[in-house]
Amino acid sequence: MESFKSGFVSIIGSPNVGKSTMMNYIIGQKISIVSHKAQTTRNKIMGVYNGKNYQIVFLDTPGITTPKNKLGEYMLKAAYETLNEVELILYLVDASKGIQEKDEAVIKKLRTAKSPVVAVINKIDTVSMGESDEIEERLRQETFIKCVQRISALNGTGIDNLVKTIEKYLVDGPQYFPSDMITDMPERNICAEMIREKTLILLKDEIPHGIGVDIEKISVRDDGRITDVWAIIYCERESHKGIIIGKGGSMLKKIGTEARHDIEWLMGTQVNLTIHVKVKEGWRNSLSTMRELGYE
Ligand SMILES: Nc1nc2c(ncn2[C@@H]2O[C@H](COP(=O)(O)OP(=O)(O)OP(=O)(O)O)[C@@H](O)[C@H]2O)c(=O)[nH]1
Ligand SMILES: [Mg+2]
Repeated sequence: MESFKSGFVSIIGSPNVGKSTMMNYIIGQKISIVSHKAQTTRNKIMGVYNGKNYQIVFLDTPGITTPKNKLGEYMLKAAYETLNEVELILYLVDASKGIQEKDEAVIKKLRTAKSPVVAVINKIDTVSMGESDEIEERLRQETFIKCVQRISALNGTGIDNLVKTIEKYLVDGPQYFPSDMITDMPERNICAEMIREKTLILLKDEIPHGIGVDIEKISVRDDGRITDVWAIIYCERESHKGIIIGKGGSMLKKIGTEARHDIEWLMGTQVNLTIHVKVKEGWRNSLSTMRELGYE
């Protein structure tokens, strides 16, 4: 009998380098939300990939940056706590940005990690060969980095090779999760994240960083064809609330419509989404509110 291999793989890197995009691409479904804004991911998010006789359990993590509040501290901890408990760390850098100071800080931290590290240069669709070569050269100076791979998480270049490399680090082990389970994130959290993603995409500047989404209730109607979802968007200021709602409710309507499409896909039913906006000043420094919003 052929043995079964499995392993946990943590995805680490600076904000906005494409960690969540890469995990979603490999899993083949959007589990972890993505936006053009840094600090999109706030929690450790699991995504399961099943191959022939093996299973990879990815942990997408928040981008590593200096925390500005308790939420930031929580996010950094969520990323760092994966460093010693996984079979492999994928360290992602953004080809279009190169190795910046913030990346050097991550590299410094990774030198002390117990798990092996493979470096991944992402977004190679945006640069020339020469530019990627330069980044690879810098990464190869680090002896803890086992190898360097180049990918585009947007168009899939290099992903097959990357998965083959990951396979080499799997160990004889159990199938941790049933093959139809792609994440351990509860449905209500996925719904909340989908709404938060739309606020990141549609709202400007700092506003979405102060947003937390709570799902109050999800209920499927008797005929099973419609799901009612009630959500609250928490923001930090009265002025932000006005912007989130928009003129005559136009912005909230946009957020709701776009989120509803994603939630319908998730639920496989029609969705009736009701969103309210409330102010909770300074919630990103309140441990109790953070807990209520799923950051614990
Ligand atoms: N051109 C290009 N853009 C990419 C690629 N991968 C990701 N992006 C874009 O980069 C942005 C950030 O992607 P995310 O996946 O949210 O990045 P992240 O590293 O998870 O970010 P945080 O969660 O904030 O740490 C999004 O606008 C993506 O569409 C890529 O291979 N090529
Ligand atoms: Mg992310």
